[in-house]
Amino acid sequence: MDQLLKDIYAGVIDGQSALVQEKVKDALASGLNPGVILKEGMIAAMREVGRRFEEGEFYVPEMLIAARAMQSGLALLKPHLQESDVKSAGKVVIGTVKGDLHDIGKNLVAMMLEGAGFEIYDLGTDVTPQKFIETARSVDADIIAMSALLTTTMTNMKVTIDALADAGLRSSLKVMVGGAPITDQYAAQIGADGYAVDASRAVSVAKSLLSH
Ligand code: B1M
Repeated sequence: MDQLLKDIYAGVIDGQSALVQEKVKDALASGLNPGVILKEGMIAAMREVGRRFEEGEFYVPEMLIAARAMQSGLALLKPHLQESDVKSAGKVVIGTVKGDLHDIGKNLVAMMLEGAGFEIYDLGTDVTPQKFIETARSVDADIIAMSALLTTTMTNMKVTIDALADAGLRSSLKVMVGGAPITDQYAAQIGADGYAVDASRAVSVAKSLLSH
């Protein structure tokens, strides 16, 4: 692996935001592909942070500072990950479901969708079904995009889909879901229209949902 990628990987794991920013700048200046920096440097590091947490080597504070370091590097990558000169492809209301505070993956999906020309209404984390409904109504959303990282909160995707149906909105918009514990089968089982395993595939799924 390239030394700069190794430094970014280690910097995220150690939660060193300033170092991550410096190395991301160097990596971009040296011509490294932004997608490679993201996947091999930063996302791989968060996977390792998760492993250490599972093994009892890391606790919540370490996860949190690693997440901050990742977000600081992500801010620099953002303009390089997005396509430019694209027209509005549709309105997406996005959020992490109720009870869930993980937002890095959701932010990445929002960023890629925005770059692909979607209008993004980001509701943040811990989003109630009611908040999704109110925003979908007020902006006349085309897509509701929900993220969940916990097996205990993924069930709130179905709660939200059912609430959208009760509110009479289900047939006028599409619902897409994603996040580490989510699978294609789970998405189908809860009645979502689409599922994407990662942020770049979220763009093609969103486009295909609105193309027919
Ligand atoms: Co937490 N956490 N966490 N955490 N955390 C996980 C998810 C965990 C797997 C760690 C582990 O045990 N290995 C575990 C969940 C276990 C489970 O449910 N099966 C866990 C736990 C247990 C917890 C707490 C309960 C810990 C505690 O308090 N005891 C707690 C819960 C808090 C809450 O939400 N209520 C908690 C807290 C936290 C922090 C706040 C400290 C921090 C989050 C900070 C933040 O997000 N701002 C944190 C972190 C950083 C993680 C790990 C280490 C990294 C998550 C991450 O950002 N990954 C995570 C371990 C892991 O995932 N390996 C873990 C990088 C990100 C780019 O990937 O989010 O998967 P991801 O997004 C991907 C895809 O999933 C997809 O695209 C992205 C990539 O392109 N995707 C979508 C995501 N959303 C999508 C939506 C789409 C389409 C694709 O369409 C709409």
